[in-house]
Amino acid sequence: MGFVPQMRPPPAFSGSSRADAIRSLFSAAMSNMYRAEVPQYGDLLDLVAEVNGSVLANDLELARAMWRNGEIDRLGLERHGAIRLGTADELFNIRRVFAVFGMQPVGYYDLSVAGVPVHATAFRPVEDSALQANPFRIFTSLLRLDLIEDKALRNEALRVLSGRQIFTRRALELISVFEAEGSLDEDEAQEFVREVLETFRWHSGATVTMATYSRLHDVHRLIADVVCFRGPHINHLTPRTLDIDAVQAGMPRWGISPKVVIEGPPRRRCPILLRQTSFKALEEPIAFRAEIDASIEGSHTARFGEIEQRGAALTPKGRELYDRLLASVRRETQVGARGSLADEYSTELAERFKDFPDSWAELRDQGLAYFRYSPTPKGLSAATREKIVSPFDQLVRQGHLRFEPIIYEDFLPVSAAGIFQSNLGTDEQQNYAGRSNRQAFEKALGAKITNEDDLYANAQQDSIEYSLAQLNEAAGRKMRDDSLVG
Ligand code: OOG
Ligand code: NI
Repeated sequence: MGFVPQMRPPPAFSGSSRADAIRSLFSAAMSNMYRAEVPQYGDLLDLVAEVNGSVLANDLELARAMWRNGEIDRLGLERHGAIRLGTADELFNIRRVFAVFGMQPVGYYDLSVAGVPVHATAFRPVEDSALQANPFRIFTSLLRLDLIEDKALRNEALRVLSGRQIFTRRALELISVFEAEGSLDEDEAQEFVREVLETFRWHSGATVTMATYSRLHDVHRLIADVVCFRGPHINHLTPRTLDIDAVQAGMPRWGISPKVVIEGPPRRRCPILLRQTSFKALEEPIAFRAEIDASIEGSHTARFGEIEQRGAALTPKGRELYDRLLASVRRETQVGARGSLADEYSTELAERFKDFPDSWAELRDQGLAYFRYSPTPKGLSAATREKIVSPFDQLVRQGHLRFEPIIYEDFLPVSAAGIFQSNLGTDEQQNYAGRSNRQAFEKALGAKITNEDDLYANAQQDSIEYSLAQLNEAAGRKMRDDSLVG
């Protein structure tokens, strides 16, 4: 079963909504570009497709549930990527770019909690139908120069950044067309995707001298990565796998070297939130600026590959339990730079998470996860026999309603920081006091960020209302039929 086809042809420019179609064009173009630029990413896609195929072949119940939820179709398409921006203006304009693709800022992530000087949001579709059509997300970080203490260096970074324009002129023109008219036609959409790819492309020439690069690099590798190049190169793309442990174990066989620990919760019967791992960033040749028209050869590591396994979205109560258990493990067992204590960490994680219920029924009863409800055939036929009077929970217990976990579509700050650290060259886990500044981020963005939790709570509520309406409609049909007969 090949769930991730080779070099996908561009999707048809039709479908439920134009933004969905343009987003699919964009995600396919990004994937093709990255596969050409980083061949190891192509290998990873093949490995993931192999593992996903065998999981589905061996677990028909999962295959059926994913089919019901419309998840099968999106599995092979699904991926996220990440970019890192340098200035408020860049963030402002990237929001306008992603709006054309139907992607909105959801969630605020403060990565200073883990010693990474950025804060971030994820641009992603929010409507259920749009997520189903193509859930492409871009984790977008903004460098926090305010966290660089050396003032001279901070000013130099600012000066370098203010001299770059990361969008092509034509891309900016097409954004204005979109904003004035509310959409792009097919030719404009194709052109827009081509123009926007220029922003995310890799440049092997730095905009600074090796000396400037080194000084920024010494403060934090990430600062050098953001400041010294012409644009925010896409630094990874991440397919979704149904068995992350199998992919992690399979990577060495494919000549890929994985990060030492999988971020997120341990392996469970009922997957929750998000588990992630990556392969190390590649060292790539860079030409640095030099005096008098020459350049000096050096290197830079930035680009890597990642995989993720998604599970149920948690309620605030569930999330609080998750954060507490994870923090307790990290306090006691910190993985070192070369991967020391990695096994102890994984054992301890599994041990502590025994306190997190691991059946869908318990997760639901205790209000730890979000679910999508739908009426069962049994419920619908019962509704035609007798009036629905049972309280909601009883309808569930009687088997009149079924429930399925709502998939977590977002990210986790501690995991994201672990991915950052790993691809910046160390697996060392670090914990810092956070210094979040959501207000500054939203000001730069020029918009409010949607709270991810509201989206899950609404999706659950909508499914409850829809299910009850369906049962009532079945009962109504019965009453009408009775009065016809009578
Ligand atoms: C982003 C790292 C975070 C994730 O999946 O949590 C991330 C980056 O390295 O720029 O992509
Ligand atoms: Ni990622």
